[in-house]
Amino acid sequence: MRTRTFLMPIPAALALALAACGGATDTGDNAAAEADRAAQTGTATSPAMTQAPATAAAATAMATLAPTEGNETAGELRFAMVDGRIEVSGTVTGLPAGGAHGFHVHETGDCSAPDGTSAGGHFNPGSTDHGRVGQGAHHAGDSDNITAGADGTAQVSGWLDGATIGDGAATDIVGKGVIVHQDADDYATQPTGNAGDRLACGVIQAG
Ligand SMILES: [Cu+2]
Repeated sequence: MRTRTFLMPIPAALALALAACGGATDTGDNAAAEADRAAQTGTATSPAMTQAPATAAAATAMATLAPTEGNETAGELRFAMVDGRIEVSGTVTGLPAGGAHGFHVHETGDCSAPDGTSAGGHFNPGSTDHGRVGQGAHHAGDSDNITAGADGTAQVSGWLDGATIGDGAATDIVGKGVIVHQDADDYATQPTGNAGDRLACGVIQAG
């Protein structure tokens, strides 16, 4: 059974949530409920998009990360709905050895800009504050930093809370971007986490 925390330690976060007409937690609950139903029945559908067959057991997606200009970072990522949240797995290569790097779903699935800025800001359908997933207010696209080993490779094992896959809801990550940053996310600075430049960019695709 999934547990949720409703910590709202920062008045500004609460104000933002209230200003969003219903608040981020409501949006997340609805999306999670929809995702749960879809996972149970295998009936996740979205008429506007090409979807896996209705017999698919789980909502999944993938993304291929490609380096931004002047960088070597690349990778392959998998996203899967598990117990109402999205688990993110995969491998990212070509990072500076030993460093921690911000890792987020961003609002636009467009990696055309040489510096990756075309992917926009963090995916934030609930109009919440930036933060750390699992620890109070955070964007739906917020995930933990990834850490490279001495060989510059990071094994990704993170998660997203408040996001969905392939249901066509406002929280759906299909068609959104994924960014690996130069610096670590401090989980506090608004709205970016002060994670710096973009080393790699990818577009999330159903499948
Ligand atoms: Cu980011």
